[in-house]
Amino acid sequence: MTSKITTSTGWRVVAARFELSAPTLAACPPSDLPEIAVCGRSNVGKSSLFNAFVVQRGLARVSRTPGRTRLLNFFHVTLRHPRWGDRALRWVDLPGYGYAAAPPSVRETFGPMIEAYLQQRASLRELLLLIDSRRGVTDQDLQLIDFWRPRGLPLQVIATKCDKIGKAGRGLVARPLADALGLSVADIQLTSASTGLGLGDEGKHGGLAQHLARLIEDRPAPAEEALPPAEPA
Ligand SMILES: Nc1nc2c(ncn2[C@@H]2O[C@H](COP(=O)(O)OP(=O)(O)OP(=O)(O)O)[C@@H](O)[C@H]2O)c(=O)[nH]1
Ligand SMILES: [Mg+2]
Repeated sequence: MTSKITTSTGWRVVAARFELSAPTLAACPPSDLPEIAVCGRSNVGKSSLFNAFVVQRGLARVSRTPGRTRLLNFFHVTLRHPRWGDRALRWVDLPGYGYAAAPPSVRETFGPMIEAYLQQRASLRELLLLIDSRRGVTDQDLQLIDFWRPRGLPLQVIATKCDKIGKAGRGLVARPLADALGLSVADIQLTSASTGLGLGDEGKHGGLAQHLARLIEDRPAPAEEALPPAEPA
């Protein structure tokens, strides 16, 4: 899967590399860079979106068997703007949820590792919640949002696989998602890992690259001391 974004006059990814996979909060890299956590049900397109975003096929593994990865996968990403220079961030690919047969509670679904990470990770700036544009919102998406809200950090919703619904249908994607999630249409970013839709710095409101660059600029990282001490994950 490749992105068609090769040039940009705005923000774009100029470097990306895998850092490490962490089985616990304690095993995460130091909280020294702004961090974006990426979550969504299994098979929603998390790894594909990342590969297309950084224009590196295969950097994150696209799964044939859903739900295999139970680790926090850290990637170091550098964004560049011709005028504003470079900005570094960490992209964290969280394990997908929703592949289990029984509908479990949040605790059972996400597990203590993800809970601890989302509640305590000091450098976390935003949660990117991916939702398949053809499937819509699941109960577990809603549970995750409820779990995330008390943290008081932003949530950005990404509608994935928009290439599969055609141009005419795309105009109808954001409204039902926004209504189901209690958000405004502007909070929903339409994307496709296949075509690169919504990933760069293009369009009236900009794509993901511009969104993340702005996020990094606007919100200084919270001090480690401001958070409760990390419990073993
Ligand atoms: N047409 C199309 N297919 C996509 C797109 N994004 C992902 N896919 C396909 O959807 C399937 C799942 O993609 P992944 O990126 O592995 O999904 P994931 O969310 O990382 O899955 P887990 O790691 O199991 O949670 C793969 O077969 C991808 O090729 C997209 O934008 N368009
Ligand atoms: Mg994946």
